[in-house]
Amino acid sequence: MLKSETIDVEAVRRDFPILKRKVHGKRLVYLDNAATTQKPQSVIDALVDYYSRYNSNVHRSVHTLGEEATEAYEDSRRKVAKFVGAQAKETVFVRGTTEATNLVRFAWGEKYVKKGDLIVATLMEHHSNIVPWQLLAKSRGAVLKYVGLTPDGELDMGSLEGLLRESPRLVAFAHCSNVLGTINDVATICTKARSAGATTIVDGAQSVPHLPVDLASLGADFYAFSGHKMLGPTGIGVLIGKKRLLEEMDPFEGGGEMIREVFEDHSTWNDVPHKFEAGTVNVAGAIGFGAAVDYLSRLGMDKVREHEVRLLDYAYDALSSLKGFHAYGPEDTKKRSGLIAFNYADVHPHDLATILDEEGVAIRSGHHCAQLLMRCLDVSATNRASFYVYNSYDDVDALRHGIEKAGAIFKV
Ligand code: C6P
Repeated sequence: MLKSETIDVEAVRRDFPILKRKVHGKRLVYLDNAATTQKPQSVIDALVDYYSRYNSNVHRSVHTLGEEATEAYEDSRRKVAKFVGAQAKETVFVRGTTEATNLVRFAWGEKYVKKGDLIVATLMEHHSNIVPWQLLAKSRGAVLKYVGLTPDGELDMGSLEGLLRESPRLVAFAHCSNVLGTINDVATICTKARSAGATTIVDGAQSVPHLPVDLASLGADFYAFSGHKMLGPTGIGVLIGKKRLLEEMDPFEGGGEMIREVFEDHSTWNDVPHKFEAGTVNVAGAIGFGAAVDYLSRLGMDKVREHEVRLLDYAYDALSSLKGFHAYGPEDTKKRSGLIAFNYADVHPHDLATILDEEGVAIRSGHHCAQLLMRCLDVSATNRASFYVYNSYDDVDALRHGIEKAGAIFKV
């Protein structure tokens, strides 16, 4: 197996028990990491340890198990915040990126967006950074407009600037596209949006797992990401918000632990971030998320990024010579995250993904929850291979081999 010089892939692979399994008798080649990543043993152990040694609710009970669980939960919050250069007090645990955007929609949007206000999103967004704003625009009587794209799959800055001249209330955009891979210049966009008087929400679902991210230097008002896309468990993610904003916002959900005092006719709220964490939280998920962040920190995010750029370069070399292969997004691998969305001649993406599955190769096919983008690309679906820390050049070779097999079947 060829090694990337940045990460010892063979050693990393030994940490992931699922990579030992076979699919249709073939070695599992998992290239669907943008959908969700596999879990290292240390994350699995953290979950088992919590449930088998100190399972308890948090922030409620003074007994030993309750104290230990609370300490582990809050320790994970500190780790996740530190991982992206944020403060623990600004870091709200949620179910994932989707819940984070919906939290902002309800707790910030319903309070601050007024009739006739402009909300700006972009045509490369995942549905979870579009649909909440459609719902908000409908409920508040606001208007939603989209930043267009360049032919190379980057944000059209002229289109953004035109919309900023209309003084939007909110600008919502992804740090990295889950289809094009495009890495957007968050710091510049946030500076421009702030000068136009807008609040910003950045979808970091596809950036934090793959790039070093320092929120202190990016200037976003809200930033969201999901644990399961970065080696952590499902059902846990974070919304990081400027403390002043989080304090001014209304609560998202009402229930236990988000209150300070409850009276018959009203209640007062707990401090942030607890004001946004109503009811029994996902304790195990948060603890597993902390273990995932530990794992990535040990590898080093600079190395993770370098590893993915090498895989991307290798994949472009290996795949672009295939007759009928067409990739989407910026050509410069420095401008994109570790995934390639592509079409292959007239082979339908679901057919290609099925043939690849027979070879043990898992990719995603479909619209990738980005139907506005699919319309821009003038396709109904694409294939997408997305890389992570345990992928090797051998995995790319297996992908190429599977595509060639499909080519032979469909006579490409
Ligand atoms: N994209 C994909 O295969 P959740 O489901 O809440 O953890 O993440 C939603 C989400 C938000 N933004 C971006 C850019 C994303 O890529 C995703 C999830 C997966 O592309 C599943 S649709």
